[in-house]
Amino acid sequence: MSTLKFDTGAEEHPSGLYQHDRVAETLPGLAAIGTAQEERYRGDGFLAVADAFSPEETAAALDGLAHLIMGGNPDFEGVSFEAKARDILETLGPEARQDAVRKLMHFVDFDSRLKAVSHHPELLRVVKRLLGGREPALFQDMALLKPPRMGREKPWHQDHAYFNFPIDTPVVGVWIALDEATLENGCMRMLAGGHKEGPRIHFKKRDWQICDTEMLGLKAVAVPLKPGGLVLFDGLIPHGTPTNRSPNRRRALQFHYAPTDAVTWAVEERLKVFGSEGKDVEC
Ligand SMILES: O=C(O)CCC(=O)C(=O)O
Repeated sequence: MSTLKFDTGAEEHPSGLYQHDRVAETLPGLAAIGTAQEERYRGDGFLAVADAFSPEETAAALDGLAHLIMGGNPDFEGVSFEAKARDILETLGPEARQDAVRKLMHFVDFDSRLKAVSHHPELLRVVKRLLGGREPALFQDMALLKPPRMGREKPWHQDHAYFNFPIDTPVVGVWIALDEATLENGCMRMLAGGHKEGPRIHFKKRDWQICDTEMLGLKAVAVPLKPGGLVLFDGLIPHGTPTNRSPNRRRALQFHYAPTDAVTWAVEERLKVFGSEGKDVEC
């Protein structure tokens, strides 16, 4: 048990932090993405798509995740559990253990079913288009499981604040619903157009995040999705998800792509842009 990894926080978020005044419309499949939809992505900072993956592809991805969680590939060590599960984990059987997992990371090379999703030709076609025609390289793969009744919040943040790429490097995130993602179980909330305001300062609070006071009172767009639906989003769009207080699972995959020829930054350069040090700001 000594090698098990746990998430660090279990603190609750302020109520009212994830208000929305609109629910995102979904496009009917990835094939629907052309010039007009790309323009919408540039304006809003995200695009929601229904039926991007078939029920068979979605079921295969879920099988792949279950296989890795249950230790099916002994070389894979990328599972982290919810902090709230620390005291009960040893009492849980293999199936119940799935509902204590917060995330898996760096798994695509450990399961071909999951790799098939990240390298799906139609998805890569669209990602390339959103990267301005540059060839996409997958540089991060995660599965975010938000288990029933304990799945922790992901506070408001910009993904670019986590990545060591110069600020003008295009980054496309793809978040894929494997269960139905609803308002109650923690579907994505996006601050539409917020990517155009550039980088925001991040603080180490409940996570590496935008200060709650900056987001409280703002109205987001909620992005509920059926299984197999996805949302494509700009690396600079502020987004987050509330706690899952529902009895339902909310399992999702998240992939990030940058151009294959992107150069990287040192961590210090990233922190100069996204960190608070030396900026006379507090949270
Ligand atoms: O799946 C979630 O709850 C949020 C994931 C997310 O925004 C992230 O990890 O960047």
